[in-house]
Amino acid sequence: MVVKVHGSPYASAPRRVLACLIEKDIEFEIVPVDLFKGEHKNPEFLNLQPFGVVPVVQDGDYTLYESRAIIRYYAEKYKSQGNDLLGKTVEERGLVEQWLEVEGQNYHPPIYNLVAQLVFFPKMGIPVDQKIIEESEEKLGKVLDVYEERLSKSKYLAGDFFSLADLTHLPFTHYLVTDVGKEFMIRDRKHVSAWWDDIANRPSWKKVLQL
Ligand SMILES: N[C@@H](CCC(=O)N[C@@H](CS)C(=O)NCC(=O)O)C(=O)O
Repeated sequence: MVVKVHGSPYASAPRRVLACLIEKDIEFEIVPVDLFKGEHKNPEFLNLQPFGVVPVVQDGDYTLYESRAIIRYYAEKYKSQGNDLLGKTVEERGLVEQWLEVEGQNYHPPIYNLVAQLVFFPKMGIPVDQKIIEESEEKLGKVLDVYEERLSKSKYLAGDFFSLADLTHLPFTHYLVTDVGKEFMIRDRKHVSAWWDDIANRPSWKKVLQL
C-alpha cells in the first residue's frame, strides 16, 4: 500500500514525515496541498485535518495527522524494516521519547518563533518583533547548551544510534542554518555542530530536500 502524504514537500512538518518514510523504506506519494493558495483551509482538506495544517497521511483506510504522531506510528509499525529509529531496548525507547518531547516542548517553540519572525513574516508583509527575536534566540541558545552537554557524551540525542529524536530536528534546524542566518548558533557548539553535520548529511534528508 502506497502511503499518501498530503502536504507540500517544502514545508517543515511534511518534511519530518517524508524523512521518516524514506528512512523506513516506505513507498509514498505526495498529494500536493498549496499553502499559498490556502488549499489547507478547503472543506475537503479540513475533512482530513480539522485544524487545517499539513501533513496528513492516508494509509489505505487509515488517516493520521500531526507529524510527530505520524513518525512514531511508522517507526513502530515498520520497526524491522529500513533503519530502526526507536532503539533496541525499552530504556533506549524511553530516551528516544524523552528527546522527542524535548524537541516538541523546548526546542520547537523558540526556533519556530525565529523562523516565523525572520523568514515567514517578512515574506508575508507582517511586521517583525525584535523583542520576540531576541528572547527566542536567548531561549534557543540555552536549549542548545543542554544539547551540547548531552552530545559531548553520546553521538546522538538518545544514545549512540540515530533515532526519531534526531530526525525530528531536521526541518527547523535546516531553516535556522540556511534561511534564518543563525548558523553560528549550531557552529559555536562543537558537539552540536558535529551532530548537525552528521544528521543533515543522511541520504534520507538530502532526498527530502530534492523533492
Ligand atoms: N503540529 C503540526 C503542525 C503542522 C503545521 O504547522 N504545518 C504548517 C506547515 S509546516 C502548516 O500547515 N501551516 C499552514 C497554516 O498554519 O496555516 C504537525 O506537526 O503536523
